[in-house]
Amino acid sequence: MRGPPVGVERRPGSFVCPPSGAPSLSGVSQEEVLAPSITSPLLTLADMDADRDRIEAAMHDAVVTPDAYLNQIASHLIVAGGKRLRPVLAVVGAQVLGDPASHDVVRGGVACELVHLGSLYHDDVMDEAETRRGVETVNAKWGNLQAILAGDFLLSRASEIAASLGTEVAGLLARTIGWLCEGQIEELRHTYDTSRTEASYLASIHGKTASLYGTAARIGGLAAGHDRPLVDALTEYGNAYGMVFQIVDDILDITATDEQLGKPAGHDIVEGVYTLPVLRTLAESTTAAQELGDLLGAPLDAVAQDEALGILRSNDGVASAVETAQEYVDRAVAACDDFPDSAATAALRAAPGALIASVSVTA
Ligand code: GRG
Repeated sequence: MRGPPVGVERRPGSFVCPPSGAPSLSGVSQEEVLAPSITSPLLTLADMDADRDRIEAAMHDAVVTPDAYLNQIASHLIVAGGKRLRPVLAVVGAQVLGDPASHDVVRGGVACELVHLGSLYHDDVMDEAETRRGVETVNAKWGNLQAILAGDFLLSRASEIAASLGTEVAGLLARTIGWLCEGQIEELRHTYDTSRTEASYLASIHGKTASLYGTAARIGGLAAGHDRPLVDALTEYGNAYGMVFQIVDDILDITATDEQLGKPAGHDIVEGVYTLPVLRTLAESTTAAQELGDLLGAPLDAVAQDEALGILRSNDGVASAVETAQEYVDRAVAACDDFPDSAATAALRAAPGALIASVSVTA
């Protein structure tokens, strides 16, 4: 049976706006490399422009070293842009009672962003990636060894900030780095595995992506001095938001065009990473599922890649994965049930649905 046609309006990556007046360490302004649209409700809060400027300044401060060479490598991807959604989530989580986010909240969010950045440095080495955020990767520009060490340096700076916020935050950040590694290992051990289970997929994306969103929201709540039930609810929210984020990202890798993605569509199947829409399509008792299974399981040439994408785009796996993403949206929204009414709470309630709206599925 043919599934509904799937159209894409925008990917999570389009939740981007250039931080106003953000300093450039390499002569490339943020405005030149970032798309101008702002669509996440988290980014449209009244004070968010000012908060994002504070995040930006703290990010730059965090990686400064007396060594100009290391300074350049460590700040390479910061200068290149990025949405900064993890520190934004820490800030908004801190604001649910209506108070502004303190400097410690911003620094806690920045610690999470530095872990994210460090993981991207390492991920780009593993993928032999050549571009990220519209610029050359660190590994492409300086080499793998430099990329690994600079990634480690970013983790060390993240750890220093976390330690300055107390042992609970330090322990949580350390544990989260472990979760990222576990998630990535789980993905690696199932590359080109057409029998990969959904449990493996969900565990992997929880570790590699959702856990850092959960930690960012939790650190925002801890640094703001919220009570435990609120801190726990923010953690639950961040984890669910992160699951939506990654499932949507995985769907868009299949449904979006090369232009919308800024990279070739179908990258995951080429790399042997079989995500939820792929697993759902493979699980169908259809000829198409059989054909997809015959194509996957090994590296694909361009013709096979197009054929596999055609099957994935015209069957029910994508719509089924969207339904699962919607379940995590519902979980995230439910986590906000006991939050007091505030602009921050309203933005948190709306944000996961905005992610899922980036994939439009029409009958
Ligand atoms: C060294 C901490 C550490 C981990 C090693 C390599 C690895 C294990 C983990 C990588 C996990 C990974 C790449 C997860 C995907 C994360 C993700 C959703 C990236 C895209 O995030 P966006 O869209 O990117 O927020 P920007 O560029 O906007 O920051």
